[in-house]
Amino acid sequence: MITNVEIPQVFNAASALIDPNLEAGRGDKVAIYYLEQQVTYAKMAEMVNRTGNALKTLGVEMENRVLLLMLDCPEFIYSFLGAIKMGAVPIPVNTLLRPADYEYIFNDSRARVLVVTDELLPQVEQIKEKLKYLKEIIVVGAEKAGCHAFNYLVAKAAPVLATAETSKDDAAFWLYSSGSTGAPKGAVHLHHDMLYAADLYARNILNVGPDDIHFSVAKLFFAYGLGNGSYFAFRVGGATVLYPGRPLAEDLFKVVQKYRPTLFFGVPTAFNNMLQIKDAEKIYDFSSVRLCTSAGEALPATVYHQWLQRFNVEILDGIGSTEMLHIYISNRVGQVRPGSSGFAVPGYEVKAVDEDGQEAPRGEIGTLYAKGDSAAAYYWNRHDKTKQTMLGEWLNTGDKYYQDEDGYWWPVGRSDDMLKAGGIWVSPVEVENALVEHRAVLEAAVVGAPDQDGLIKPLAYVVLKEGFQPADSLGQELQQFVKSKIAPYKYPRWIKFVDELPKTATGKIQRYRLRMEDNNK
Ligand code: 3UK
Repeated sequence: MITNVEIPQVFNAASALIDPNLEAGRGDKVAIYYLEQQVTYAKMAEMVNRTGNALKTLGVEMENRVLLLMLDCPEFIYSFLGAIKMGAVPIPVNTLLRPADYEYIFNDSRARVLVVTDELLPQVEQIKEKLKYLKEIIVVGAEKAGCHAFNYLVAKAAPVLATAETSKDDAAFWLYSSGSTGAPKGAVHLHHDMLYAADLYARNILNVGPDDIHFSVAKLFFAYGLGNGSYFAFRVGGATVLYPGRPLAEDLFKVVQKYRPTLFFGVPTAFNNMLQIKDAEKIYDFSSVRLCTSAGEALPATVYHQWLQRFNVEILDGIGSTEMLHIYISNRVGQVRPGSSGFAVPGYEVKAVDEDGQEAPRGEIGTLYAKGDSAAAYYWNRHDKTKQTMLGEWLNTGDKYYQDEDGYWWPVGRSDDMLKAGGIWVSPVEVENALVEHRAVLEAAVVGAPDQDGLIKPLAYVVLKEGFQPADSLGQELQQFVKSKIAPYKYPRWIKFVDELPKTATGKIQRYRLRMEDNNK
């Protein structure tokens, strides 16, 4: 068990993830599987060097930011590690955003250079005039007038690159947090952060090794996907499968069948969609996967049980965040409590804090604070938000949790999504979990809405599974069903059937958008 990660003062994260593999004789070992390509560690190291040099030729210097707006592909890795190796600061950006969001992020970060996948370029071209600091665009894929072609630029660049003399506490990369309210915030991560996440979580909890092949449903631009699909593997000489397409259930099964990954990093929606495919366990070969993980939102217990029964492999639910970089509370192999997030990953500390800032007694709901060395240092240009979130050694996660007798942590929603009915806390998550246990319900979102007396009560938005029709009688059945499952006062006073729920790019339900709706029940 690694609990103390030794990192020297002069330290570069990119070199730390690549060089030991070459020194260990893994030059010919595959690091990346991508479509029909297999990229070895030696090739990856060379391409990282070339890309770092290519950035230099465009005027990028130490500490400059470089935006990456890219689908998952080897060039993402080359750009990310190449920038870090020459001391610059890559910023992977969510590929699912709208041009107005990019305008904000590009100007907020003041990055000079963008590396972009060809098909995403139109998103940026629409707002090009409004980008005050962006000077150069490098396109991966089809060439484009006015932009540098990645292949050409990198082929011209030298294959050897001296590692920048960065400190372990220099900024290494930023990630914009996809918060469901307000403008995104750039969380500044340092050179030592990835090593902590890789050692404390991936090595200790998942037992990753050189023989593992990783496949992450979550894309590399998410903090979750970045670890799963890149540095977790490189830290130990393993391999990653990069898949540029949308994570549709059938395609995910096909990717698994083709590359035979040993680790499958999913999200609850993906597991749920995959379970909707009848006889999937008979149609597709999932036997290469020794372990699955889930994060991003709570994994419903029913999904865990069905998955285990049909695919005979455990899903380890764990909570992480962009700010903490990766998972800091997790279930353990053979000790899963479905519905819980598990217990603290060794090397991290967690506590629930009450409204007065005191540690909440065991069993009581509080705001989850986390402490650990993979945490972001601050939010770029957001001093107030930084002060509210990064509290010295502790980080306020904004999540509501309680810890049970045995130390397992149970999620009950975000601070801002909690509602009180009759003065008692109601967790929307708990009501939603009860609803989705009903055979007709695909998804549900619960928010507080005022009744005729102006008192807040739970209101449920429900998406039905195929083959079920909205009806008053079904609504009443669902209300009774919830009452039979959890404390009756929590039952939704109104049920609204909808075709879909508003979600963030990361697939999290945006309850605040539902709350803002005209709540005529
Ligand atoms: C929620 C969960 C219940 C929670 C992430 C793993 O999701 C990640 O990062 P984000 O910044 O969101 C963080 C927030 O999402 N959440 C995440 N996981 C769980 N809630 N159970 C879970 N298992 O509100 C948290 O504060 O998008 C996940 C690794 C790295 C990550 N960045």
